[in-house]
Amino acid sequence: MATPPKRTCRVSGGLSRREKKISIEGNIAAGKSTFVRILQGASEDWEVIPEPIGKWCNIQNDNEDDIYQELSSSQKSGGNLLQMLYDKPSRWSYTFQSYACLSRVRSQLQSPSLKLQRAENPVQFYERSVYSDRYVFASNLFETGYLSETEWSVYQDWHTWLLNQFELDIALDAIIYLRAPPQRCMQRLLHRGREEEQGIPLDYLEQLHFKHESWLYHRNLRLDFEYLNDLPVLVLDVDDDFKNDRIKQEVVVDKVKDFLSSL
Ligand code: UDP
Ligand code: DCM
Ligand code: MG
Repeated sequence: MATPPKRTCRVSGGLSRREKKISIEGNIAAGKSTFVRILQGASEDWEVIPEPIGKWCNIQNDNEDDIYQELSSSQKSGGNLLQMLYDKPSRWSYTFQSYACLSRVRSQLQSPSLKLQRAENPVQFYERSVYSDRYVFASNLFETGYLSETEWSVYQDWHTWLLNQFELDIALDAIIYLRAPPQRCMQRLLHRGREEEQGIPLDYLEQLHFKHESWLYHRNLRLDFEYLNDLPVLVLDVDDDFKNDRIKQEVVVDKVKDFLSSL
């Protein structure tokens, strides 16, 4: 078992950075990307770091400014890691989880934009975190037999080490949990139609839901990073459609503002 890291200071205390970092967590297709797009447009002081999913698939992006436009190592070799993961999880889970976490750390290490540096109350919203990588996805793949004992132990070892190196830069101030029943996520997943995900069974979304619930709703998951146990969590029910409902979006943005001012 990995050794818990020692946390010497709360970065949110202003010792080493001004901006708050909030992770948006939730099951596959719960609505995280939709939600962060709404947040991005709601305040000049808010910036979003999306999940680097483009690095894991064969996604072509037309936007020249896009930070993920450069081809990833898996793409250069003609691979689509997400497809490989779902086609043969026993072979590709370890590779996928290593690369998912590495590319996430790299994208989250980018400095806040100039606009954010000048903002009065700057906030960076991350779409997921290195903690869901480990405590939801990798942990579930281990428990269901797709990561071997050795792979899981190697993963935990480098994950703890990596986070200790970069903790001051990527540690969270809070989490927003987008909570939706697995059936609703399945409906949205099918509606989104990402090709690699079309064979995902409801059972898999139920396993991931259970992990999220235990971590962020019941808060009884054992975590090796102690500060996470006291981290404020805002739970938002996203079972009902919010994408096409302006009033709901305003209500939810107000809830986020109240939450941020309580931190
Ligand atoms: N979606 C929807 N209504 C909502 C939220 C999301 O129809 O209130 C759709 C969204 O357009 C997309 C799918 O559900 O087709 C999954 O959403 P998203 O990609 O935001 O989910 P994520 O996987 O990022 O959590
Ligand atoms: N994913 C995964 N392991 C992670 C992070 C993500 O298997 N550590 C997968 C789940 C989804 C996709 O990547 O198929 C992320 O997309 P979404 O935004 O829909 O959750
Ligand atoms: Mg998304």
